[in-house]
Amino acid sequence: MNQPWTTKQFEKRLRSMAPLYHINHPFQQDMHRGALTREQIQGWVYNRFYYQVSIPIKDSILLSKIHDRETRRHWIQRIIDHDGREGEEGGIEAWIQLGEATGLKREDIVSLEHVLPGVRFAVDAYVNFVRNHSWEEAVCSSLTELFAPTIHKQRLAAWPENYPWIKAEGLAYFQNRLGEAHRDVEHGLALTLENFKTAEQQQRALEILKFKLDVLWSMLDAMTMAYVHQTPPYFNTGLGSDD
Ligand code: AHQ
Repeated sequence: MNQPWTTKQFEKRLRSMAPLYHINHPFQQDMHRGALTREQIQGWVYNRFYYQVSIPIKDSILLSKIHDRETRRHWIQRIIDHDGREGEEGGIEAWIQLGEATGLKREDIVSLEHVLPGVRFAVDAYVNFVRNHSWEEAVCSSLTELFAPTIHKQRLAAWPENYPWIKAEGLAYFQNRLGEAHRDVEHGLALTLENFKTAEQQQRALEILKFKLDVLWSMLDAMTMAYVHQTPPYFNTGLGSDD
């Protein structure tokens, strides 16, 4: 029976997966260096909207599995961060404003008509993972946000210079996420370090984090095929979507 890692070692192993984060995906790297066209940025905003609206669904499913009131009181904040409430519009509305700042129409964004099959499959795989697993494993799957603050900081720093045509108020989403991601991940990491005790459980936690890293990476793969290589699904059949 192998020895479990200490809490410090376990956290280090989780954080050591940072290189697999989608900040290193070529699409994201092109975005960061200002190499994406208006259409490619718009395609990303259309598709990531499906991820954003799926987060509160995922968190509501997760919440329904948590029997500890204190933990629920913490977790419910994630739903409010996205759906908003009286007086604060929330992240989904902020994402629509990001889309409008890139020149998209609200109705087109919320229609989900432009969401690529590969993005839909990856996002649905994440929601279904949470639906079909324990709340502890579902919490662990949110830990890609260990690496999120850097990517939000990157966008806030680079977009105004690289994409001056995007109205500055559109970046509010990234600004808000910076603080929210820090708070979310502190709670999610504490729960994971506490709940994954044995060597086998700790190994399982790394597998779960890898699954979620795969979700994020695969979303950008689908967008790269469609918007960088101009080869969206069925592009060569004459029967593809109207995109
Ligand atoms: O905007 C993001 C967000 O609200 C969340 C929730 C969290 C989760 O529960 O899995 N993950 C996440 C992420 C958001 N933005 C992504 C980005 O690149 O803008 C990063 C993503 C994540 O790291 O999982």
